[in-house]
Amino acid sequence: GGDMDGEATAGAAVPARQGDESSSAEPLNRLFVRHLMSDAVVEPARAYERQRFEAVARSVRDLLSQRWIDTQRSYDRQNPKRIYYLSMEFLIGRSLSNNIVNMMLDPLVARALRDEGLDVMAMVEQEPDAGLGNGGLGRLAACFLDSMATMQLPAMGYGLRYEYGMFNQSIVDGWQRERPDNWLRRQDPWEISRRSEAVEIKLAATFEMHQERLQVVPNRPSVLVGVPYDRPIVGFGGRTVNSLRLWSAAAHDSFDFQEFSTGDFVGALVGGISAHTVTRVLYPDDSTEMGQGLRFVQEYFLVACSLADLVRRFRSANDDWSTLPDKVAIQLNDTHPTLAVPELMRILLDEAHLGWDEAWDLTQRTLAYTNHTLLPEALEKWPLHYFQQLLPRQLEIIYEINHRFLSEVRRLYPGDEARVERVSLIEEGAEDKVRMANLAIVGSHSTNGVAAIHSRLLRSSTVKDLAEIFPERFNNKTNGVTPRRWLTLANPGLARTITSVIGEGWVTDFGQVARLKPAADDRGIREMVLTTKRDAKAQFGTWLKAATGEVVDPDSIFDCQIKRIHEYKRQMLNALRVVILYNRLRTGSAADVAPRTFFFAGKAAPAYRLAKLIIKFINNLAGTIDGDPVARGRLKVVFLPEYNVSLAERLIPAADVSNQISTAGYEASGTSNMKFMMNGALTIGTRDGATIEMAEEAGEENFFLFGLTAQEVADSAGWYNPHWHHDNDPETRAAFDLIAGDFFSQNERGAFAPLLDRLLKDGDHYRHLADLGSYLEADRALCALYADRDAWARKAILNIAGSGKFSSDRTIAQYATEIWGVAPCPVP
Ligand code: T68
Repeated sequence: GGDMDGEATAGAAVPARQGDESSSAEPLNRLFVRHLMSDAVVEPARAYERQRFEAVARSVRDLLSQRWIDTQRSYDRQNPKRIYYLSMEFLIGRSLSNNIVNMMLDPLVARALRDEGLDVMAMVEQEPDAGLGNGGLGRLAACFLDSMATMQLPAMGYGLRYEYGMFNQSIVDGWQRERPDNWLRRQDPWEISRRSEAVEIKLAATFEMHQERLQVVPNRPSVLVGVPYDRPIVGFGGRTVNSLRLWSAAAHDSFDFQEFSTGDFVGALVGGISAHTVTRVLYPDDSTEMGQGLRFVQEYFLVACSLADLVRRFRSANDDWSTLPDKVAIQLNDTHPTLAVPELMRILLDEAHLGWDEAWDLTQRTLAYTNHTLLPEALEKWPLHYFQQLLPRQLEIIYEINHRFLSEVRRLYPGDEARVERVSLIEEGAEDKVRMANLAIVGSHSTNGVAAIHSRLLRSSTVKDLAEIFPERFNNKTNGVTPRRWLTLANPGLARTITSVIGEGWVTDFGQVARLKPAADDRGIREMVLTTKRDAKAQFGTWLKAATGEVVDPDSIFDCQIKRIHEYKRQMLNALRVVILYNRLRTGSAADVAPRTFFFAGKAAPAYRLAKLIIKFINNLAGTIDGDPVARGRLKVVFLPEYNVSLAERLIPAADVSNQISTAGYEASGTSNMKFMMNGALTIGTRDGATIEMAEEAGEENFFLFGLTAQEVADSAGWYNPHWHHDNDPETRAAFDLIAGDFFSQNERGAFAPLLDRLLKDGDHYRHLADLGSYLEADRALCALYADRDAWARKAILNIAGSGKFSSDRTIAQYATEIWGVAPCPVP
């Protein structure tokens, strides 16, 4: 495993680290002081922490800006084929520490700040997370940008500059509370606005926001302005600095200024006019249904701005439209940017004046689509009337695409009208809708899933008919994560340990971690890995106490499940496990077991009531256990509020156990599973998503797999009955009795009845009870192993050594050669 096939591999030769013993820390010191003096106009000794953060960030930006300019100029000169990654989400997190690591400035910065008597950590903490994403899909986009820059690929990310990112979560009486994430309250030091490159977006109607709903004023054409804000994406080694271009919506002079002439001058300025509200806020719905007008406008805005921008760039260097697919590869991150299909057609037909056949050929060869989910409720379908009112020309184009496509289907399958109905781009019903996944597949040359099992299920069930028509378009690209952020930055202790054994080549050639395998047999290295983990746990405990007051025992097993709260991810299965373990303590039936701390973290979509009730249940469970002397020192549950990238960076290095327990067939890939693995946690999980490939790489004997397979889940409709498990397994029944008897809700009688109903009366769609028994068995084996510290360390090392495949560098190398046909373009 972990092979880096293809030509686009991360640079093997890493430039020398800057600021090693010999070089001087002077320049950074000087920059820092100069920024404090001239930007903040403050004496360095009197500067606030936030001002110091801004001065350091600006200094680091100074050090990368020349390289940023050089990179862009070199692309303009060499005119290579470029990659454009279109995504509604980029879950970036913090940038200061990441840019320092990737510029290899860490020793320089550490020394400069030490000389000034400053605390690096405190300064880093001043930066708010750029939380422009919901979860895995958005974080994947951010990891891909890191890999593309590190591998010197001529790439650019396109997204939206939401004024408010993913909401901030707090817990009040156990319930989730959402607060707006005003991350741009203070000037962001990384973004550069480029008003001179603004683009104009035309809509066939005007719209206004009324009571948070989009209201369309038909037949009154309007113009939106997209203003680009660029953020530097520093490749490791600092040779290539690519751009992430985020669009911000502004009103054009012509936008609804009608209202001025009607006399409502003030109203027009503060009320209805809503151009700038287009990029106000990220929709916080992950894998749940959602279909609001403003989201539709956001999606079109991203597509229209990005295509106008990249076509302009293409035209300035190429005069022949037919070379578009030789110069441009556009990757659609899920169906969210699928309007790129009709929009690119519109540009080629109406602006380039090409004929249909040529425009269609160029569109398909330029676009490629990545699918991230099989959940039917998460597959986008937009009502036809949105198109009719806002994008009538694009709808006309979609109708023509559909007409030609269905004629072809009828030719291939004469008389099979049921099939025609299934593959049609239009779903007919009470309300006609456009099926965005079908549009993406028909309008592109590549459709990929994000793990082997997911890609298989996509072809064999979700879009089976389309896969039969276009078998050559379907492929798999198993996800990966960047080892720079998730090891070098997040876990410097383990990174040093790994480097001491195999050297530092792994940072850009992660397959090299396979060379750690023999280290599993080395007692000294096993000791070192255990000590590193113990240190990370103690460090997390110190942070947790300072941040929340919560005290945890770093010698207990740190057992973690951190991800969005969703029924298919089965946080309730984990909670039932904890209830049963706790009940064993209460009834005295537990043998002496290792003390354990269960960490949960994750946000629920604000409208997803059951997910919010799951959070409430976990918090009540934590409270009850905390109050029970029998559990003291043996069992503890912690729900960590405000899960975000920065919290993941703190917790993952400290984890002993990673829970990846989705109902098999439902988690497309998972990516935190990979981060835990490379940080030396052991996985307890189902055979789902990329966890299957992880176990393959590390050896199943080093994993704790349990539960139904995807095939068994799919076949279970005939035989599965949650009542059977409830009635026949005494521990399951006892757990239900405790919950139903309000043991965890003494002052909130009946609070958890909807959860129990879902698990019993309503048929337990996600098969919790089918897997509970085998989960507990795997859990028992895992605890037994933990008691043997040396055997545990062996498996932890074999897991790290087996994680080489799960670097996003490997994933991106495969996209580059198999989908994009793009080669590295080193900056001289
Ligand atoms: C995730 N999807 C998959 N969606 O659930 C996960 N959806 O298995 C996979 O590892 C990851 O993508 C990367 O491929 C999401 O994160 C969303 O966030 C989302 C957001 C809006 C609408 C629908």
